[in-house]
Amino acid sequence: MFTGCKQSSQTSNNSALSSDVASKVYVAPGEYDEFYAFVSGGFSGQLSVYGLPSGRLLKVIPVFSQDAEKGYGYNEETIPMLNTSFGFIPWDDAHHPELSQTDGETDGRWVFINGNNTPRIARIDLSTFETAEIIEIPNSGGNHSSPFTTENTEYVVAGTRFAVPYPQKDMSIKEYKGNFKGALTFIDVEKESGHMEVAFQVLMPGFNYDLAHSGKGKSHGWTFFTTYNTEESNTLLEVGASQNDKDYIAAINWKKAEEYIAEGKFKTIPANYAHNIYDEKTHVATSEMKKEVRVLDPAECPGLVYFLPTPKSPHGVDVDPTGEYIVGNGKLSADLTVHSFTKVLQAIENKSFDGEAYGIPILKMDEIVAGIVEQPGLGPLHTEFDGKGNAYTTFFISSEVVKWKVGTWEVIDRIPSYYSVGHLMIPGGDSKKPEGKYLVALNKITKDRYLPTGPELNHSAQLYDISGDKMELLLDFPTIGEPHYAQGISAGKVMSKSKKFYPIDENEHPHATKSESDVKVVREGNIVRIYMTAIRSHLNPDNIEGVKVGDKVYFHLTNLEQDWDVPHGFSVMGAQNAELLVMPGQTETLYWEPKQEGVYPFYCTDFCSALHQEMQGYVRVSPANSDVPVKWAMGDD
Ligand code: K7E
Ligand code: CUA
Repeated sequence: MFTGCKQSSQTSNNSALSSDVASKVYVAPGEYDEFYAFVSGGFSGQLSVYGLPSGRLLKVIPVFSQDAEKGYGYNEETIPMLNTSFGFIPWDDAHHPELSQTDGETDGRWVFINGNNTPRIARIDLSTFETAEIIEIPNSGGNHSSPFTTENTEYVVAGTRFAVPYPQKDMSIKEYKGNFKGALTFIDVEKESGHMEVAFQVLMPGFNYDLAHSGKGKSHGWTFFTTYNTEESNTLLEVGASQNDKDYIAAINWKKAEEYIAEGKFKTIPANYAHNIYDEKTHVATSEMKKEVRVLDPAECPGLVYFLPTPKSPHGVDVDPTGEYIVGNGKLSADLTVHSFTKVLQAIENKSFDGEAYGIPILKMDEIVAGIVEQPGLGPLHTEFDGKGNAYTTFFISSEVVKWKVGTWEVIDRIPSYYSVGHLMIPGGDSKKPEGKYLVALNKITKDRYLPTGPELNHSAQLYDISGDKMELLLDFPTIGEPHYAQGISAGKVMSKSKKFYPIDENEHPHATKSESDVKVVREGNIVRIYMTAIRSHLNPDNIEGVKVGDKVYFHLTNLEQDWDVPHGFSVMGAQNAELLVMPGQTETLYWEPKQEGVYPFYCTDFCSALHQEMQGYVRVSPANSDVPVKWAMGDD
């Protein structure tokens, strides 16, 4: 305990850095970083992409929140991505990026991330670095233990943090205990396309399901979820959910679940959830509402779920690269408890149960524990692995990262973080093949680390070199939003697949204009569709007449460029949404309702060429009752 306190009282920000640290993070101008890091944006709802070791910000990918910079959630094509059973939702709280895996290794195809508030999972395509799909999770409240993948991305998972009535209904909150439920959802990921479908839900007791990780190697076929509030308290949880000595890690045998599903042992219950897909050919997202879900009841499905008693309100659950060790990071516990998967199987075999909860067998704790890391620090949250037999755990309260040996459970190194570290990330650190060169600590509090910026200070990431015996702090950089979790991957696994532009002849957008000779303005009642093209350095047409006050105007802009890194932007004066930022070969649509007569300029918003400033035009807006005919032109045509 005292070791931890000493660390926490360390408030100096002058950590001694060795003189060659700068060279370790210096990536010369024009050179590439060694790793991509995908860092959650937390309450920004987005995903940011950094290069490591430089800490350079490469891109912010809009996922769950509208993004005016890219027009995401504002242009007509991407608005359906943010559709849910509650209608259009322009924000969420994103926690855990998770890279797709093949054979337990990151494969660089997709990165998934959860939306916590309005339960959703998004899939980002790593050839385009765009959000390709979002699926809502039915009958859940707070999709936190998500979207941790299985070894071959058979599934990504979603566990409800908040128990809720299942299915949702009006009832007294005081009747929580025994009546609220926790759904653990397995989302099938189609092998080639990556398309997600809710495969089934496991209907669990009304605990809080905090985090998850799937088994690998010998534990492949299982997924582990931490629980807290096994007390089933519905008020003042800081007291009510901290009563029990132990909560559980719920071990779900999803291969068994597949058998039960195949045998028809599920119930189909009504649900209502959105499934949104962005089509790369049409450049348009569509949203479909799904109406039912298959559910398995553990009490009726022997062998599907076991509880592993784990002290005390465990937060992260992390599985080592071999799949043998399951680390429970008990937030309120003085020690770290590590379970053995082999012992778990033995205990199941021998029926070494310590009773049951809601029909789910509780394994005897002393029969499944592999080892205890004794008093490593205060407030353990998350653990990752370096692939060399070491584990690294973050301690929120004592603000440090502690390195310990898997198997002997001895602490071998510790280093402060500045301050209050949450997750940590080692590239591949939750896979079978960690690339254990760097570790990134994701910190909540940064006071005194950067120039003050008023009451709000950015969160931060800290980069450590873990290639030697001692961890070494290299770099400290601010992040966007709150970086809960992050994932990293060798640049080579991603960059070779990166798309440079969309082939224009494959553009199937219903309102695409594939050649300048096809530009036009079409009136359909009070709807006006402007089929416009952009190429350096003009928008075509650039003189438009015949639009009237009260019309519904759609600018369908196609970028005719067929070269890397030549987007064109577009906006029109008085537009109430955001710009378009159209990639080469893509079509995007800006909706505009002109409110007042006049002549309004529009222009390209992205400095695309020497004559970018000339990339402009006018649209004339006449009174609602005028008879100015629809006309369009560019140059003398
Ligand atoms: Cu620990 Cu949401 Cu994964 Cu934040 S969670 S730290
Ligand atoms: Cu196109 Cu600026």
